Amino acid sequence: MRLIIAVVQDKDSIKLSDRLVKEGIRATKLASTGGFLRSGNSTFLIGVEDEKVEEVLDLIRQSCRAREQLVNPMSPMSNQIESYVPYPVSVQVGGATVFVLDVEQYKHF
Ligand code: 2BA
Repeated sequence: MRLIIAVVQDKDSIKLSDRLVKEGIRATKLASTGGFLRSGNSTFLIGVEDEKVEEVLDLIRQSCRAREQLVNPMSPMSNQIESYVPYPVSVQVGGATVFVLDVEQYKHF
């Protein structure tokens, strides 16, 4: 079994939830916050059998799209004070950031 962790933009999360429910794939959606933009996003925990991983990755790919987003002035680009930017900078966010992990045990009591 695998655990798929997918960080997606809030704008895509309803579409992805709907697709997962429609396909009978169980998932948990957590409200999360991006460390860089510090704006809300959604993190899905999706536990699936190995042979379903590609199907779920396809659903995520189809449901989430990349968007340009402005970084607020004075957002830290790193820990270095010299790299603070005094003007809005456009960054591309998403479609989705996905991790696929091996699951040692799965219990459902
Ligand atoms: P944020 O951390 O808010 O990042 C939003 C977008 O800002 C990123 O889009 C990327 O384009 C840009 N960005 C992030 N860190 C940057 C940096 N140090 N310098 C320049 N630009 C930077 P995505 O890469 O699509 O990431 C979207 C969200 O996915 C992230 O929101 C974060 O919540 C999550 N994420 C991305 N990579 C991750 C990782 N390795 N581990 C955990 N979460 C991750």
